[in-house]
Amino acid sequence: MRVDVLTIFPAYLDALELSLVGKARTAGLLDVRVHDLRDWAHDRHRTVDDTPAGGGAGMVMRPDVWGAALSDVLTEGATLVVPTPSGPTFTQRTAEDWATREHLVFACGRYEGIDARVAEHHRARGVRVEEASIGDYVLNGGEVATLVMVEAVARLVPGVLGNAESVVEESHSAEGLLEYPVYTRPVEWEGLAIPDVLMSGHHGKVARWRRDQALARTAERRPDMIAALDPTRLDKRDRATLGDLGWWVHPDGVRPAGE
Ligand code: JCZ
Repeated sequence: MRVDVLTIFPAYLDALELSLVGKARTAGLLDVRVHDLRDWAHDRHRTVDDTPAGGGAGMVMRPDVWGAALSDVLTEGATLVVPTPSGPTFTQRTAEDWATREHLVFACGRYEGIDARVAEHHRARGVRVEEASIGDYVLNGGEVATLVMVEAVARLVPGVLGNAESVVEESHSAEGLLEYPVYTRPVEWEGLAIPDVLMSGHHGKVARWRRDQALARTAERRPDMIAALDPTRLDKRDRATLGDLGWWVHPDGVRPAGE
């Protein structure tokens, strides 16, 4: 997979040389290229912004500079990703989708964002343009959102994750549940013990305990996810646990007891 990032702060993306993404680049699985948008400015001051049409606070990024940069970087069939708090939310589903694409180009805005004609123009030319938010909070620019999305996508590219940290182990998130809590040695730490069942060596009991923990955590922290569970994927013991947690499993969905 090829990933290009256009930004006025290339140093923000230095983290892509580290850890898993850095190793995937060294291994030739990922071709990541970070560019300084100012290389496409036309004036001595390398200006990339101007005042907003219609007035108002702040500055807007110029479409001509972005147009020049994107015409050099976009390839046939590439996806243009524009991080913005106004976009649809980037989720694990989005990451799975984008992990199958050959070429992603991230356009990192700053100030009040990028002139809206940049996305419009590329869409009109048949480019797949994806505006995306990583969550409901406001960042100073698209760089940190790009780091998040590149990491989430890159780890799903075949070969990027090693066996030690494989994607199939994330079965709980695939099932729509939060992960169960994890422990390692020492067996007692700060007066806190590892739950006995995990030291029992009884695989069946361990699996049931973890499933119950995942259900209890999800019910406590994300009741919206419990209400979205598929009843056909819940066994008799799941139903009992959910009952104890105050949820009834109906043929058509999971709802709070009594509703
Ligand atoms: C450009 N401000 C790009 C994205 N989820 C999220 N929060 N904030 C952003 C974001 C903020 C920005 C720009 C200027 C993305």
